[in-house]
Amino acid sequence: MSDYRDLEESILNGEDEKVQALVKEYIDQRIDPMQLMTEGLITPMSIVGSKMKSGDMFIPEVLASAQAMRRGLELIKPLIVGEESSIYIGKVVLGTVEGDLHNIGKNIVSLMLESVGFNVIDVGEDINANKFIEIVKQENPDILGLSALLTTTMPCMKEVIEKLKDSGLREKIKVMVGGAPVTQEFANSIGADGYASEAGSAAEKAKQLLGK
Ligand code: B1M
Repeated sequence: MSDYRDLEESILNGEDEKVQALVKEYIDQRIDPMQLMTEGLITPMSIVGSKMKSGDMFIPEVLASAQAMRRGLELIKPLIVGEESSIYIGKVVLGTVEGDLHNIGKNIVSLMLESVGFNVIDVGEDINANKFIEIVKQENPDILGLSALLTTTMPCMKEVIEKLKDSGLREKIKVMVGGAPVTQEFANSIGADGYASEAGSAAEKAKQLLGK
């Protein structure tokens, strides 16, 4: 159990309103929003993951937990973005790859990128390689960020990089990959420019990729 036991329990029970009430209380107590997000909201989701794996939680319950977590996150977001966001660093197109509907981690990465000064175009989930190429052509971002939570959807990241090469766009853009099953080794093997294991380091890595 984390220090935020009440919050953890409410997330595990999928209690939206209770999660929001507790997050408001912690905010009123001036708890560091980053710590609240990491320990109070993200940690309980890994417990949900373990319970899902062991068959102690089923999809509807996992969805309820994810929804409750998101409701808490909505309240913390303005406290995390805001401060540094007057600085403009660059543009990122960010999405979850084809066949993958997981978006919580991607949304947190988006939040952290915005908090350090990136303009983030979040293109959503289940995006196929051709669609990514189309969006890159339209948006002309500095960085393309790809998220995958399923081992079965990771190959789409490679496909996107191959298609960027085929379209002559690869040299114009940095590609960053991440998500629970993704590793630095995998990122190297597909020729990505950057990898980050969590949202805070994703923002740092993105800055680094642009030499900032
Ligand atoms: Co699913 N799911 N899920 N799921 N789910 C996992 C990923 C799983 C590990 C659970 C398990 O078995 N233990 C497992 C994957 C196994 C595998 O492939 N290795 C799994 C499975 C199997 C499935 C289904 C196939 C289940 C089924 O239907 N039988 C199905 C697939 C649906 C699909 O996508 N096509 C499915 C469905 C779902 C729900 C819809 C119920 C729900 C998603 C709701 C939503 O996202 N809106 C869900 C959830 C919630 C999870 C777990 C429990 C939690 C994921 C999460 O939100 N974590 C997850 C278990 C787990 O991860 N421990 C699980 C919290 C989040 C903050 O962390 O997403 O890792 P994370 O993001 C981090 C980092 O990874 C990183 O930064 C983030 C913040 O620090 N990061 C990046 C992420 N993207 C990045 C990009 C970057 C850099 C860093 O650069 C661009």
